[in-house]
Amino acid sequence: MNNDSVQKYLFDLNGYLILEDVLTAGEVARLNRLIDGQGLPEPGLTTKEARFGSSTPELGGKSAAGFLEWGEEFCNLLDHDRVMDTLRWVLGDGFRVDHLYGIHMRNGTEGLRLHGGAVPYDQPEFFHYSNGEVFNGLTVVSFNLTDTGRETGGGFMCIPGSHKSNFPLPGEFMVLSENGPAVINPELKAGSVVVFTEALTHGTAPWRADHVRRSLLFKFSPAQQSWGPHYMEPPKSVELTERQKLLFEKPYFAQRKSLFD
Ligand SMILES: O=C(O)CCC(=O)C(=O)O
Repeated sequence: MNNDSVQKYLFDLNGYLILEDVLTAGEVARLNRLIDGQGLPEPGLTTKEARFGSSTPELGGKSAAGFLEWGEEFCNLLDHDRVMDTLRWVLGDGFRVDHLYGIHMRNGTEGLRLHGGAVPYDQPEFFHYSNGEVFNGLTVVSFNLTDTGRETGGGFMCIPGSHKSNFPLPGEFMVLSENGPAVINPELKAGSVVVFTEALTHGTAPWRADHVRRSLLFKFSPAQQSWGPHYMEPPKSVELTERQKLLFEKPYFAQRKSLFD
């Protein structure tokens, strides 16, 4: 589903978009092998223990580049052409990589409660429409390195359209979580990408499959803002392209160079 107007319609309508076959099976296998080679501790069963390679201390990160230090294969996901085509109209011509981390979940790992949503208004995580354009705060690009979804085992869940809701999430929905009305837990194939606005009510359904779920989450902010107090730094071990380096510019708006020149 590459057609620009179809993508725009669905993202505006739902608050998320699924891009199929962004990575080949070979690329997925290579990334998984590289992660295997990091000697990470076995994932624990809590949300906190189900994160790895974070770039930010708030989320357990030890390096300001997070998993980008693990090789150019990871850095090349920063500005994958298929995703950049989408991010251009979601975030504009200049935006920044705000933070990133991986999620790995083994059978029995707890879920992450629904969060985000349009109400109450959260300044770094917004969705607006004006004059033919969408404007977004923190925006997530999640690369799936394994199959996920309700039939498969759990993982990413959301309430489509909730980025435009006028009322707060009812407390009962929080209790029912992945079983709540209006919540979906879409089937996502390894190699696919989900792009979603953090203004969408979303979370993680508990993991109930024998294979370990793996996803790499890149969170981008509009040019002028930062979600947290720590700015990401480019990896020391990989020489980035000029465009990739631009993603690490500090938050500012005026005279920002386009990522698309
Ligand atoms: O499981 C997912 O893909 C969503 C994760 C999420 O919402 C988060 O880490 O804040």
